[in-house]
Amino acid sequence: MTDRPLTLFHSPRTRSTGVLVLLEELGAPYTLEVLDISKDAQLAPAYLAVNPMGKVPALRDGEAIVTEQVAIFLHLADLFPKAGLAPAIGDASRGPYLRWLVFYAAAFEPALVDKARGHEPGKRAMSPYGDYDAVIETLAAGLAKGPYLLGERLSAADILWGTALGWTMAFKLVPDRPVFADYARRIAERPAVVRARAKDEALAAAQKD
Ligand SMILES: N[C@@H](CCC(=O)N[C@@H](CS)C(=O)NCC(=O)O)C(=O)O
Repeated sequence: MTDRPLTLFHSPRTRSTGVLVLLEELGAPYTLEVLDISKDAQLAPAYLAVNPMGKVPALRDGEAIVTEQVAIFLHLADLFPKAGLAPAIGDASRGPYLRWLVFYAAAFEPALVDKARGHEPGKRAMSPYGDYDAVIETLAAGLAKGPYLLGERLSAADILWGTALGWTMAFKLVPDRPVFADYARRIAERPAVVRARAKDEALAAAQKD
């Protein structure tokens, strides 16, 4: 828990939607600064002062700025320990928890972006993710036992992966296998996820006006 104000710099239907879902799941108090990236609001000087990369999400925690979706996940899940979404430091499952969060940013996203653009990863040994199939099979193996990445225990890693698999399967960047579809559905049906999605869709609709 924290007394500091939390502000999420958010654009609907983007990577910041995952953070919005996590904030709802944690029951965290927060305010939104909504940016319309279709109008390049992320490139305005006021926002570049927050994130010089001109990317969402960004989180302001008091005076501190956190960028990068996975860093924000780690920070928020630790900030609200009562929600139980982050294994504590020293807990054996903290290692696998960190593994799956980092694997998302370090292997899964680069593999999918390369695939979407038709870029070959090049020599396996030179690619940070090996190859696309290795990433997909590693994830499938990680989810095979279930119901969550850490087994019976839900964590912030599942909020990230469950929401991401929803849209990556919709874009056919991830094969539509039961192991992925069942898991994505399990996460999508959570009340906090439904609530966050409704908020996100309302914001997206407002930006169309
Ligand atoms: N590595 C960043 C990537 C963030 C990112 O690419 N965000 C997209 C939205 S999903 C964005 O801000 N796009 C606007 C732009 O690049 O101008 C993270 O994981 O947070």
